[in-house]
Amino acid sequence: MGDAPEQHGIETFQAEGLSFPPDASTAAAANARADLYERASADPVAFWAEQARELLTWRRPFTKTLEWELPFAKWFDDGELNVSENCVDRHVAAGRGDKVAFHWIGEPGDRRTVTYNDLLREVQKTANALKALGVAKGDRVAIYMPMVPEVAIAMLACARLGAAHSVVFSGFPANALADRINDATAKVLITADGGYRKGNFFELKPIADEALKSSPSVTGVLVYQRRQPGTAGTTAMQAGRDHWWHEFVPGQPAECPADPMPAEQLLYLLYTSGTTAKPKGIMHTSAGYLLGATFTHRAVFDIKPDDVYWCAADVGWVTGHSYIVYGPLSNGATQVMYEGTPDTPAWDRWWSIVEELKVTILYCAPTAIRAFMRQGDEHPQGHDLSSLRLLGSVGEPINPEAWLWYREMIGGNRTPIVDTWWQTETGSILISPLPGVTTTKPGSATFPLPGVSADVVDDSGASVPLGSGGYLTLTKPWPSMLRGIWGDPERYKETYWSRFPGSYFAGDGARRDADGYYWLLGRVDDVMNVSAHRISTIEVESALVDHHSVAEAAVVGKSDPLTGQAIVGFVILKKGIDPTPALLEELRAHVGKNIGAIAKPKHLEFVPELPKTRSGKIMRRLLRDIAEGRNLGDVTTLADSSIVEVIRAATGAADE
Ligand code: 7RM
Repeated sequence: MGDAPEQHGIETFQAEGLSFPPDASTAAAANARADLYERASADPVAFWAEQARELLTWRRPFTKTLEWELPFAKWFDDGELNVSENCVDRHVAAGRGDKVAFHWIGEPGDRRTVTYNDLLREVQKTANALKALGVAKGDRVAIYMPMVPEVAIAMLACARLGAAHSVVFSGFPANALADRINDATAKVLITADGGYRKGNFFELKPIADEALKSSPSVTGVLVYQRRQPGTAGTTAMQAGRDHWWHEFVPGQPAECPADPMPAEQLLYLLYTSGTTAKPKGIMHTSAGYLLGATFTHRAVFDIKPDDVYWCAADVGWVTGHSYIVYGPLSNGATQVMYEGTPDTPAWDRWWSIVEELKVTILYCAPTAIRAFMRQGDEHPQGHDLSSLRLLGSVGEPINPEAWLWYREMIGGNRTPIVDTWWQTETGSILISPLPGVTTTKPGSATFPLPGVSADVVDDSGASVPLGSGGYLTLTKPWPSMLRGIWGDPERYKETYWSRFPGSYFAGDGARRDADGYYWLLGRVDDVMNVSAHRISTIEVESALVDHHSVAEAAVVGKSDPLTGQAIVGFVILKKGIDPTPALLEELRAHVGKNIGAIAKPKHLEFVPELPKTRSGKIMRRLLRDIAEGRNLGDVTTLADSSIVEVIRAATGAADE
């Protein structure tokens, strides 16, 4: 990275002034205790063994906790359990079958309540339906569905049989679905006719059909009917291959035993898109993954029997896997699942759901929080949000401005905020505050969780002193870590374990402040190099969003003959603010004043939107292409492909 004579760390100018100690009532009742840190660091492997015995239901106890042949880990290898039994049966067996698992709300306003009894019945029937379609232990099943309870039922049905699922995000096009099905050689596809989003019904089955033309491994398709009765439209079904869920599943035998599975049985593949390279099938196995999801969901979200927990992620993202399906269901939680978008029919949709269902814990992405800030305070202010007691953030660094707004407007200046850092590859949250224990600082994910060993290192792999930045690494194996990349162990070693031998390199930059707090700085590929100063995008973006007129901002480095790279910023203004040239100058000056002249953007543009993935991450690669006037690379994972044209038009960039 850079060959400046003098090595600069990844600089940061982030304000560190504010801090929020745990409040007394949260602390008094918290699931997590401060002594977890010492207990875990004294002997992390023993700590995880203890948690695994306490939190999971085993069919055959393990005697070996960890086998570690760098970089290949086996956790609890001689133990056996069934993941679906842990998520469903054990709660029913304990007398909690009538407890609500999901309060589901469709975007058009239809509602369903799904209890743990319902889950047990439906998971067994669905597992038998999969068996009837030829699915057996060790097979792969692709899932391409909207946000309906059946998506969780489908995943648990696979887990019950020891078949691995591969959930493909419902916004992806046919070629992306086909690539993922083919890489995994999935035998069955579970899909739907479509779903509701932004007030419209979007068709899924025709896209699935298109994908299946080039996916010969799929011999059976199960199709959930979401189209509301009495509405127009039909769905083509291919005789012999396609089966309606409502015709095929209900008649299946009621019982499907939860057979014990090896701890290291493949639970799922989840594909992460490299930029242009072939997507990587991240492998997660059963017991270690379930432990990570269960432990963190309990400790970080402080889940209690009466909580109404809402993770607003899509199930096609790892956040939906770990914090809608496996973690919360393993903990027997009551959840909210909402099908649609936050702006439909109006920007107060989420807040009306919180008020109605008395949601106590909300987990969402900074991009959603910034979108709410932009729409105005009247939307949350029009609702009673006093049931909320804990708020979470995930997916990107959260700028302090958004953190403070979240706490004040949504959390009533009362709720703790957990900024949770993790990845598809880590399986569960690794860096986060523990509510009731950790003093938080807005914008910092604080500390590695108990049992997690992280470090921030320089180019040579040496740990950097407190107060400086570098590369985030994980120095010891953890139970929910990825087990590899499907079909490509070499790529697994090369991608994650070669940059700093002996450590996992996450791809993110981070800084530790004088108190040892971790400040995540985004992907190191996004770090800008201005006159040999490495500046992370989040710092400049935070400084821009700190200005009262700015709703959201993204910055990238553009090649510059004088300074190596120059900072180019794309700014979305709050509602009602005029995009004047004078304001551009004011914003540049604001950044200069707040974080230093070196970080002052050379050029700023007002734009109506930013290119994002469906999980809300800004696609800076595309902004770099736009800034450099290049052709755009792969746009498959873009949430809304029309946005690029809108931005190009706004910036006057050449339209190829
Ligand atoms: C959960 C998830 C992973 C990447 C990761 C980071 C970024 C996620 C935070 C964050 C700063 C956070 N999985 N990231 N959470 N950056 N603070 N709290 O997002 O595989 O889709 O993405 O997301 O760059 O490497 S993911």
